[in-house]
Amino acid sequence: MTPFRPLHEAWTVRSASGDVRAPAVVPGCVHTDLLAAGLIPDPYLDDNETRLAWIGRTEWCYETEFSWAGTEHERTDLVCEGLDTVAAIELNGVRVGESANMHRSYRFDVRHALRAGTNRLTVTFGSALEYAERLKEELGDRPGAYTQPYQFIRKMACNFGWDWGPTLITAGIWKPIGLHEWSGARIAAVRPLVTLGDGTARVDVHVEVEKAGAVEVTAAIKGVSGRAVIPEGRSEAVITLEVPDPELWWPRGYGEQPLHELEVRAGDDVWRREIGLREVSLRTEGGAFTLAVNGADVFVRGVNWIPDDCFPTRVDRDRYAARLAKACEANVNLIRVWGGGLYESEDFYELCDRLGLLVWQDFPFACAAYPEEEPIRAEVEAEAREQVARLSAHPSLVLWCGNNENIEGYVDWGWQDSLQGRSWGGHFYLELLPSIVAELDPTRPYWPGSPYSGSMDLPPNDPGHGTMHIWDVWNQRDYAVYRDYRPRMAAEFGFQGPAAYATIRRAISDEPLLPDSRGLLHHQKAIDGNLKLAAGLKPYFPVPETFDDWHYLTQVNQARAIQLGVEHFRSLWPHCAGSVVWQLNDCWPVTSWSAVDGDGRKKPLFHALRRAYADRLLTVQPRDGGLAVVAVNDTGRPWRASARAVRHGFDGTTLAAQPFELDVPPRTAVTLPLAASVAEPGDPAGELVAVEISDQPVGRALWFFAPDRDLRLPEPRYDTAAEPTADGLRLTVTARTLLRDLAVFPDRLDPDAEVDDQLVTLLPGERAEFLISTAGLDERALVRAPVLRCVNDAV
Ligand code: BMA
Repeated sequence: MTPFRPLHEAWTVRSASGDVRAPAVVPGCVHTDLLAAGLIPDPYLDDNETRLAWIGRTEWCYETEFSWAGTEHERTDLVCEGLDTVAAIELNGVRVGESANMHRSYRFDVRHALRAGTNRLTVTFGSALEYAERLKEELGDRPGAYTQPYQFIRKMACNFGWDWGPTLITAGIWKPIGLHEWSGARIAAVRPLVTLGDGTARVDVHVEVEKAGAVEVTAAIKGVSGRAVIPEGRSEAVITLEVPDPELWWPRGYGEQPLHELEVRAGDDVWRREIGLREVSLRTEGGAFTLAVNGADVFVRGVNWIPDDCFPTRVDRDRYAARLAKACEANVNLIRVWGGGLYESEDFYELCDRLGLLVWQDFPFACAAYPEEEPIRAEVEAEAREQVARLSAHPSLVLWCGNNENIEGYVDWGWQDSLQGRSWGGHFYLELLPSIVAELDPTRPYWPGSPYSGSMDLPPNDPGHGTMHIWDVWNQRDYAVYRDYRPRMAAEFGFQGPAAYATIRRAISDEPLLPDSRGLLHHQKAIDGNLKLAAGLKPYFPVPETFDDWHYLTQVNQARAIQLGVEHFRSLWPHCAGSVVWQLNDCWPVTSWSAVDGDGRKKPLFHALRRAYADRLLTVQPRDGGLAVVAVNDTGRPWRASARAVRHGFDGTTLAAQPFELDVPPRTAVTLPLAASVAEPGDPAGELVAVEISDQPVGRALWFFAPDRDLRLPEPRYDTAAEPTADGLRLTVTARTLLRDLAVFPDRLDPDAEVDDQLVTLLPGERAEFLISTAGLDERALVRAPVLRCVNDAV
């Protein structure tokens, strides 16, 4: 590889007026620089956000000096892998380039501006907000779900504020920057496009080269190689490699994830990447939305992903790895990179390749009508071409999607009235982007948007066709309404819950801390968020009287809502081919729909999700006026077992029992009606149904006949025992009464303490073990509210 010299040292940042100055970290951004210099408070604490809006309205100048000794090479380029966003780049006072798109990289030939000795590099960032406001004036306003004009600039949309995120408009050199010296030829892009044949994998290696004369290009994988010569005047070659008896790459739960090194050479330049051999398709016949990998239909056990930080340079490989590991732990097999965020970094997709996590990638357009005029159009085309090529090497990437909710907004949210014929982005989603994907990477399916039904003649959010977002639950309706929907792909549905207590306490200094105390409300960005939390609780629980009850019950309710939705959607397989929960992660400490909060702590939802997404699931569902057990076997092996459905009294007595044999073929859901003796309660307020398999590690399914507030849950009684383990302790809880949704919150005693499970329901005499990651906790406090909780003590 020809030398790349990073220029990451000795940067400073200053405001245009010169009033504010700080040492700068590159890659980085202005907020983190000002924070490190002690010039601003932490934007994530209390309501500091509100005092920092000036940063987004300021022009920022990044500057460094470096020495350069001259070069033997023909070309010296300044490579900017990412500039956020409206930037002018000067080298020794010579303007060498400019940019207005965070989603692109740039390469400027700077030989003419370099000089031997000391060089001064300056990158000046205009206010992204003012740029967007100017374009809004010029191009005419467009409707959107939020007030800020983020659709007028190619920058991570949620940086302008979202219903889970603060408005912190960044600027900075957010990806590596440096000098690249080269001669002869440079590999500009490689697109290894994989298809499967009869006993072979075919890799069409598309190589784009920047060069002067003719150049020979070679490509090799697993001992198979090929060559081509790109003549003068041309810049691209395709080398086809046929790999015999390929070891295929599979999504997790379907097989292994073997990766093979592909090496491409052109002149002195080398490109190496590990790729996977696999084929993906999207089946849409009759309205379906079923992803298939290597011919196998996949039920998507998905989560939506948002940018993990408002300042994305803080998300390094380790942080991605920690988040994605949690997704795997929750039995997730697909991550949807949502359109209000980013094309994530190589680390993200590489980790997904290794973990077998499928990636559905939205193009970054969300919740607004976007102008199709210049300069936006050219930026969109350039960015899409670059990103489709860049990500083509990743086997995990299985779907390109045009946008988030923009087609729905255009058709269903009244946007057409205010648009008055102005462009809205339809050309991007329906023509430009699909043509770029078809040209550069025809091996990946493209879908114009989510939700979308496959044709502009159908309502975009039609349950029977394509992808669906279900938001009437949470916004207006009880979560049991999930069961009224029969989507082909539930691409978004979510329910809010507060962050972990330790996360709230780190970020919010309210005294007293109340659901609606000032700081906590500032960290609730959804319209009427707390009212909707209360409305969601109402059918199930009495109004919580204390903060601790509110915190516990809203977290329980979030978990129950999503568990109900997921189990219902899984029970509809293969009609419904997936559920993509809104949302896995958060970007700061906030009350939101996430399963993992902004400090990386698991909410109770996380544990419910892990159970609901288990390979093998037993669930009780209402069917035909009665109840049925649905056994979902999402493994490649048949599932045979002797199972039992029992109607219990809350005191543990068996009121009726129904033994049955399970025989569920691979990747199948089987429905078995429950006998009336089990399904019909004598005393709905004092009975439940449990369906279980005694000799297999499959979670049991429970069914209560009434909401908690109408149940006669007993005063909770239990025995506890704590014993030390190698790095923490094991807490055993033995129930003397029914205990519903038992949970331990060790983070209330030590912010570092984690527990391996939550929301466990025990019948009298049963026992649960909780592994707690930290030793030395106060054991008396550990076994009492608010640390040890069950629903019994809150209703
Ligand atoms: C959908 C998402 C996001 C939003 C979420 C919660 O609209 O696409 O825009 O954060 O709902 O309201």
